[in-house]
Formats: sequence, structure tokens, C-alpha cells
Amino acid sequence: MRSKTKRLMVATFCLMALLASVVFAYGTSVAQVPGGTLDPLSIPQFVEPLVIPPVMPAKGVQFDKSIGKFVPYYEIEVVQFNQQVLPQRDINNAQLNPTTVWSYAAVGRPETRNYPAWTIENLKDLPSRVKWVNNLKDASGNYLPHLLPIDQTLHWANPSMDCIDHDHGMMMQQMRNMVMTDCRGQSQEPYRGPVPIVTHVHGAHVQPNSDGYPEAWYLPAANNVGGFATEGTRYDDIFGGSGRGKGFAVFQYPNDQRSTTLWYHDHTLGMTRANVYAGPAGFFMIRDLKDLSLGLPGPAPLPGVDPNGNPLVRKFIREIPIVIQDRSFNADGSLFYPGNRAFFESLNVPGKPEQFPDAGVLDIPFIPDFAQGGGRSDVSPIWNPEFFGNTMVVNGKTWPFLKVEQSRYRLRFLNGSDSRFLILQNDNHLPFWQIGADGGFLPAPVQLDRLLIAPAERADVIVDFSNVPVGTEIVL
Ligand SMILES: [Cu+2]
Repeated sequence: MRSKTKRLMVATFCLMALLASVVFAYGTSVAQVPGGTLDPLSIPQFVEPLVIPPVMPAKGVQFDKSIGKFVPYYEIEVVQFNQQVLPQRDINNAQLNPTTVWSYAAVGRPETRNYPAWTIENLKDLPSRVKWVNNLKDASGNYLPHLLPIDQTLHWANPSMDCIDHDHGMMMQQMRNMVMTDCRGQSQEPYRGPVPIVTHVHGAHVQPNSDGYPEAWYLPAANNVGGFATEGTRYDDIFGGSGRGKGFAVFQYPNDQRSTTLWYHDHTLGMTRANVYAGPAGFFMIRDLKDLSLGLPGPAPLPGVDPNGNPLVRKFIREIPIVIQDRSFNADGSLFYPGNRAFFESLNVPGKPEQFPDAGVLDIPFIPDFAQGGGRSDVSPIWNPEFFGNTMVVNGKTWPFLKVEQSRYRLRFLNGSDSRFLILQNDNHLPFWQIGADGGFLPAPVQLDRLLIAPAERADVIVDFSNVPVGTEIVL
């Protein structure tokens, strides 16, 4: 295999303010990050307002006998829909299509469909219970295939049960009288079957049976899932075995931890990267009534009030969750994600159209083929060890802007990228006052001019726009 040249791109973010109040938005410097057929330089920046994720509605309450308390109960499904992630028009005024994405939404409440998902609000020490439904089905009840190329040769969910280690697999199957999933597959083709989903709340204190183990996945309850394993090997552990059924699992979160910023996302074995890239992720806040005495900027979005398209509500809000994700797109608006290992090597695939003009081809044996010398190849044909997108998507829009008041704001950042570390700074030299991180509040606020956030990491930050003149533009 040819050695690869490491592609380096510094994530230069820009914070930008404009208008009669203060506004800010996000941009990235020009850099040649390879991606799909949509040229990121054709996407106008700072034309769409930042979406403020509303609060996920609960279905009701349920009585938990073991603790003798009523607990909030949610029914949340993963669904597929179209969303205008790109602006409506490119820089030449040509139309840009909506993007087909997945996300979480309240069951039976299509108005809650948004990528990223609406925020689940929790009170410390009050458990919450969620029925997580995999509803990746079409209108006629058949399963929807994945939006992105899924490598079947990794150690992954493998609902097709075509385990490479077949003899071992058969023996295990007979011994344990169970189907063999959660293994490396034989096929070098992308998986086109029904999509496994299992949800994990990142950073939550939780019992194993509600953790969303990677092997606890389940398929949608679709008409045509015959021939596939419908659950992973740890599915039976779910909620003590009582909170499960076809196409769903019920998990309970004790919320017995410090108030903090958590997030929920798919966690399926060997395909979390692609499932999360397709969209399903949202904030999961734990709040402590004691925090009300801290005098932090607020309020956050309130239950039952969608702040988007409502200037009065937006003017009032002072706490905003912000998830930043790098993505790449194709000219038809679809998400781009690499479909071959050669992409990672900046090389071409033999016999396929060039993805890197004038580069060579990657012509090596892939799993399960045997390499020279007799050993099995250990290189997967589709999977890329890391991925960098060439646009910045913030709360489900490319390079949005936000009007702010002359006031302090609490910004709850999440880096929802696959591989990219983010270094945030702004061109107005406004300091970030970091007050919290993954586990909760810091002992004291820390003043920073740059904010480094790793993938999946959160930063709870106060930015003070009080003394910024009206009309200023700040680029993050
Ligand atoms: Cu996570």
C-alpha cells in the first residue's frame, strides 16, 4: 500500500456579529478538504439563522414501583426526513436541495422532526424513562436502507449474520442456541439491509440494561426484515428484560449525577460513525434547582415553546445549545461519506471514476481476501480510519448566524464531529468564560481566548456581548 500523506487542516472558526443587535455565526477558512460533488465554496455563509433546538415533549408520566415515584416518560423514534441543511440558494443563485437525514423525534409528533434532535430536559435525581423506537421504515412499512456506505467486514452489528469466522460461529451458535451477529462479515459490498439502532446517552450514570450497549441494537419492526437477525446479542439485557419489544427498547436514566450537558446518539456496534453522521443526536441536559442561585445567563428554551421563527422568544433566550459538526455534501444535496478505503489514502479505485485526479490507484486485497504471503488482509474495503468534512454544520445548518442582544449568553457547545477537533476563537477577542465541561461545573470559571473541544466533548461557556456596539459582526 502506498504511504499516505497526512491531510492536515486547522479548523479555523470564525465568530461573527452583525445587525441592530449583535449577531454571530461560524465559518471556516478555505481549505482543500476532499469530499462530495458539492463545492463547499459555492455555499454562501451566514445567510440562515441558527436553529435553537426546542425542548423534546414528554409523552406523560409513568409510575416507577421500585422508587415509588412518577417519572417523566418519553416515546422517541428515529426517522428519516428531508431538511434544508444547506441554504436555499448557492452563491450563483442556483437552488440547493434539502438533505435526506435521520434524527430523533417524538412519536406521532412530526413537527418535532429536526436534525439535531430536540433537547431532553432532566431534573437532577428525578429519573426519566424513554421508549426508543427504531422507525427507519418507509410509508408502506418496509425498512429503509442506510443513507451511507456501510462496511460489512468490520466487527459490527451484522444483521445478515455472514460471520467470517464461520466455523467458530456455527459452533458458538450450536452451543448457545443463538444467532451469530456482532461479528466481522464476509461481504465487501456496502450493506443495504435494515438499519440497526440503539441509543446511548453519552456521559449518563445508568444501569447496564439502559446504557445502550453497542450489541443491544435492534432493527425496525418492518414488514420485510425476514432473514435478518432483528436484535443484537446484548438486546435481551435491556431494562432487565422488561422494556423491550419489536423495534424498540425502554431505558431509564436515574439522573443522579451533577448537573451537566450530556447528549444522546446512536451507538450501534461498528456503525456508530455512520449512523450519527446521518443525524440522530440531541442534547440531554441535567439541571439542578440549586443552580438557579448561580446567576447564570438564562433562560434556556422552555418546554412547549419553539423559539425558531419567533423573534420575541429568540430575543428572550440566553442559553443556547450549539452542536458543531463537519459534513460534506453532494451536488444533489445528499450527505457525502467516503465509500471506499482509497478515499482515505487520496487514491483512486481500480475501474471506477477518478476521485483524485492524477493520483494512483489503491489495488490491494481487502478483508476477507488473503494477502501475499497467505495471511488474511486486515484492511477493510469501505471503512476509513478517520473522516473530515469540508463544511461546518451548526445545529443542522451550514454556517448559520445568530443575532444576540447586548447581554451575557450561556453557550453549551458540543463537538459532534467524527474526527475533527475544534479550536474555537472569535475575531472580536471576546473571552470565553468556561464554566463547565463533560462532568458538570468547573470549580471556578476559566477565562480562555481559545476553546479546544474534542469529538463528543462539551464546553459550557459564557460569552459577554454587553459592551459590543450594536451592529458589530463577530466571526467564530
Ligand atoms: Cu457518545
